[in-house]
Amino acid sequence: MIDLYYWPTPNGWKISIMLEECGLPYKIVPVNIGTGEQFKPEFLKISPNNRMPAIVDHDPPGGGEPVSVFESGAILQYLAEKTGKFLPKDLRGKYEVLQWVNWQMGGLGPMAGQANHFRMYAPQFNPPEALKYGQDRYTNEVNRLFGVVNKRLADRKFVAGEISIADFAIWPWLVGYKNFGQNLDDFPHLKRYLEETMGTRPAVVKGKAVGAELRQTPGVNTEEQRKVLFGQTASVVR
Ligand SMILES: N[C@@H](CCC(=O)N[C@@H](CS)C(=O)NCC(=O)O)C(=O)O
Repeated sequence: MIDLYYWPTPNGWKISIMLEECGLPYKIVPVNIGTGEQFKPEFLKISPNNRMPAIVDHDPPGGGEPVSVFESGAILQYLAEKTGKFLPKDLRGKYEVLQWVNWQMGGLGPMAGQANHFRMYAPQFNPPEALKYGQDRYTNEVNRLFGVVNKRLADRKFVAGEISIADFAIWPWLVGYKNFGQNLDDFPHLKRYLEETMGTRPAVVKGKAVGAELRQTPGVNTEEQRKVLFGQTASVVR
């Protein structure tokens, strides 16, 4: 059994989708990031960066002690190696996929995250131009990255060969395109991939729905949540 430390966000969906696609049994351990559960000492032992997702595999390949993994890209790769699915074994195929996983981890995810922050959460600045600078910088960068995916998908169904962990990493970060200030009409191949190729796969639909009800939990979208999530520093130990 795999414990999935989880909250329903794009980084969380990557793993619930992968687990559904692989048909692996798993148990959700909710980590309410709005109320600060990511700072609990027992969670920090698994995920020292105080971020979800993380997994604990109680039945690791080769046996032995449970294996814990944090960082969604590493978790996807671990699950692919455990199951032999969604990551080619040959060198060329493997790195075709891993370069796109890393592209998502280092580019699309962080940039879309910042676009979302500046567009949806940032307080009003005085002067207002200060906010616009941040919004434009990240909106433009997401626009560029969406263009990269769109071009990539012009003559192929999935990002890297057959469906792979690269698709499970990238797709969740396309879903919130409106909040990132993007218009799908500008990206027809990406739109097809988002809504049809990936968006109609039963395991993707099921994985994305996991824990949707947790968003109704008190403490979400409140001033208290803003205090927990924004303004963390090395010296702020909660
Ligand atoms: N690079 C990390 C990012 C994980 C991440 O940012 N998780 C967010 C939710 S999507 C989180 O746990 N936030 C808690 C916080 O900001 O305190 C990964 O891909 O696993």
